[in-house]
Formats: sequence, C-alpha cells, structure tokens
Amino acid sequence: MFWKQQSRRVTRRSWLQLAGLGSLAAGGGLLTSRVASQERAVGLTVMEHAAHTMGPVGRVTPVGVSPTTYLRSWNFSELAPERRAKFYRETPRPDGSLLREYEIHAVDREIEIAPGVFFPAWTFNGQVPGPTLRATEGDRVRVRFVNQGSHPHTMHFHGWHPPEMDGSLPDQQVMPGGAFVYEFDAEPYGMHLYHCHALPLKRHIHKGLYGVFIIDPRDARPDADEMVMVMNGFDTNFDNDNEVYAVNTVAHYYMHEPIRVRVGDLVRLYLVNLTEFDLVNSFHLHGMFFDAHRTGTRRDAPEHTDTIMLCQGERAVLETRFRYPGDFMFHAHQSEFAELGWMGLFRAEGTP
Ligand SMILES: [Cu+2]
Repeated sequence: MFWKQQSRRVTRRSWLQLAGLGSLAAGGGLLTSRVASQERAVGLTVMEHAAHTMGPVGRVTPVGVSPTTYLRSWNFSELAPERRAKFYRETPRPDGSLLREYEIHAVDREIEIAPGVFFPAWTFNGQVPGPTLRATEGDRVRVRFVNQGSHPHTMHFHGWHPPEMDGSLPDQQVMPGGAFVYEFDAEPYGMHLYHCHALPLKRHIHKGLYGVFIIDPRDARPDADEMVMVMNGFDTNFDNDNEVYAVNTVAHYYMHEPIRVRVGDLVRLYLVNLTEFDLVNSFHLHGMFFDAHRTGTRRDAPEHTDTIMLCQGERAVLETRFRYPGDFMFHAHQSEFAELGWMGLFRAEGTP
C-alpha cells in the first residue's frame, strides 16, 4: 500500500514537473525543454524506485559467519584447522568411507537480520542457518548435540535413520543443559536438511534452528562452484507473519555483496525452503535458465527452468553456467518477499 501511494505521488510529481517546465519553455525551445524535463522526470522516478528496490539503507555487521562465507562453507571449512577440530573430525573406516563427527550446540543469540533490525534467535552454533553438514553416501555421521539454550530442542535430520535417531518424539527432546548423540549412515544422496523438532514446531524452526545436510553421491558430481542457499523469513513482531525475508538470513545482503562467479563455470546451488508461516517460496534467476534436480536424489531428467517453487522443507540442486558477464538478479518470485529482503545479485566475471 505504501508503495502504491509513493508510486502515485512520484507519477503526479513527474507530470507536474513536465507540465510546468513545458509551459515555461513555450516557443522555439519547446521540444528541447520537453525532452530535458522528461529526462529529469524519468531520472527522478528511476532513482526513487531504485531506492525502494534496494530496500534498507545501511549494512549489517554479521556476527559469526557472514552470508558470503556461509555460501561456500561446510563441515566447518571456514575455521582454522585447530578451531575446526573442535567441531568436526573425520576418521577413515576399513571400507573406505568416513566416520564424520560433529559438535553442535543450541545457543540463544541475538542476530541482525536487516540494518538495525535485531532478532532474538535460537541458533545452532550461534549462526542462522546452522552449520552445513556434508557427507558422502555410505559415511557414518555422528553428531553430538548439546542444548545450551533456554528451551528443549532436538536435531531432526531428513534422510534414512532408525526411529530412535529421529529427534521428534516427546521423549526425544533434549532439555536445557542436556546432550544427545545422533548417529546414522548417510543416505540417500541428495540435498537434505536438519532442524529442531520440539513443539511448537513452527516456532522452534522459525527462531533459527535449521541447517543444510548435503549427502554427495559415491560417484561424485562434476566439479563446480558450489554454494548453499537457505530461503528464510523472520517474524520480528511475533504475529505469525514474516516481516523480513532473505536467502541466508540477512535481507538484501547479496544486493550489496554480489555473489562472484566465473562466466562459463559450472555453478551448483543447494537450495532449500525453510520459511515458516508462508507455505511456499521460490527462486527466480534473471537472464538465464538452470537445471533443477528436486531433492537432488536423481541426476537425470532435470527440470529446465528459470523459476522453481518449493514448499516448506522442500529443496533442490540447481546447476547452470553464466553465459555473459555482468550482474544477474535473483529473487523470490513472490514480489512481496523480494521487496522485504529476498533479493540478490550474482556478478559474473570473465569472458564468454
Ligand atoms: Cu527447538
């Protein structure tokens, strides 16, 4: 509504400007003046719309992992080796697979989701989304979960596992101060997720307790520039509706810090919808198409599209190559989400 009012105001102001300048310049210079004033009017309109499109003024100061670092980090690869060893360890097993051990802590933490907008989050390891866990099909995954938060929490993984590892039943809740070890074999390969499964579920998920769990196929996918994108939203006034939307938490972050990619390189996105309160979310890429493998569990017969819609908890593996250098916008095709923060840029560099 605000946008509509503003839009009308700008249009009326532009028209007044055109009319006023045109009448002043009546006579020989009319045509020139009209063109000049049209340019001024168009410039004003573009500027105001651009300001609107860019969303909030200013920048956030990310605590912990920045959205840029988050994109290409998994198994705590963003940490220096010594520190990383506190959270992640891999041990070869006789059959050639790995035992992958993780240390995950639920922690209450305030995070900045848009400039000056702070959200009292519940986090895995102090970040939203939580750390990306990544294994290969057939590996053993062991996650030591410690609840340092103020409410009961769990970790519920998508993928094959026995029911006692599901983290969803009332007696599987981990109380504040408690701990639990989740252990299972990594399968099937694909793009999965994990999240808290304590009740009320949508509150526990929405507060920030979710992350990505990638299982690579045994015969690895081709080398690519890979990145993780979590579509999320934040209900900042607790009215069961989101006021801020984003990919990887911070509104409009990638508008200010475009995601750098190389022209011609294979780019692979691991995309998941973890938005609560809205049933669906979507990803639309400008000027290009991509192959979309839903859930990433098959490698043939992808959907070839420029827009993919995902329900809550749904995910997909997207692959594409940038054909031209320059900036390519991506955003939710729900325009409201895009305007409230779910919008970013890829910056393709190099020569075709
Ligand atoms: Cu929880």
